[in-house]
Amino acid sequence: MSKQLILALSKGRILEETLPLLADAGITPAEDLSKSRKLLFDTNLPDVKLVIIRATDVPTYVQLGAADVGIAGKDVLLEHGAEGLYEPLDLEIARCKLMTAGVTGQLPAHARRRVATKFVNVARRYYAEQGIQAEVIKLYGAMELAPLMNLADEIVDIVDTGNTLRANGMEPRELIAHISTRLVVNKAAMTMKHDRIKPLLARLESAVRKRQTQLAE
Ligand code: PRT
Ligand code: MG
Repeated sequence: MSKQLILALSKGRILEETLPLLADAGITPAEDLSKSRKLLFDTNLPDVKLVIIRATDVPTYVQLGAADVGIAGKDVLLEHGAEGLYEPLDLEIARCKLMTAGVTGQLPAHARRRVATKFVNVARRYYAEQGIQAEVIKLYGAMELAPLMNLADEIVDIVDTGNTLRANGMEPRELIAHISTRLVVNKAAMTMKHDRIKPLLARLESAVRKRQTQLAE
């Protein structure tokens, strides 16, 4: 294993909040990420590189050791499963909730509930735990549309303000999990590159604490 450290970052909304934390921990991209179409970036540190990929691909890169460290939403990690990964740090950014939701005022009537979601594993596990028979339908986006089009009775999706649900005549029902962004580490890398990863973890942890203090002021 090379002593180079590869960090896999989720593009999209998490990235904006991740970069200031990384900068605080002493890592900055060598060029402006938003002005580039590249996916693999050098940083100010010669032995640290960044890959910017889809959030849902981050656990795969880290689990298989293509990246040593990753940053991804807990929703993505719950859906992917934790095999081969340590999750040592909550970055406490991009907070939201994973919830069930349905058409406002309408109780799910079907004995076998039809549930549309991109979180199929989470949904199957949740409904099984509740003792509810569910037919889980995989969608890749616009889950809010499914009950309106009578494709499903309920959805499992991320809720923040609830505005997206309300705008589509829906309401949140049950909380499945509180979500925030987590740092994950490949299990083998945690041992083999411990001298490199441990200080990074410590610096990120204090960056998180500093941000929390600033938010509280
Ligand atoms: O776009 P792509 O399919 O690649 O992935 P993505 O849409 O999941 O990526 P992105 O960048 O939108 O979100 C990445 C991560 O941000 C998620 O995995 C969560 O951990 C976290 N996060 C935090 C959110 C939200 N808040 C959020 N509000 N992810 C999505 N939303 C969406 C939600 O899907 C729904 O459409 O915002 C809408 C709900 O927001 P409210 O405020 O209307 O309730
Ligand atoms: Mg998106």
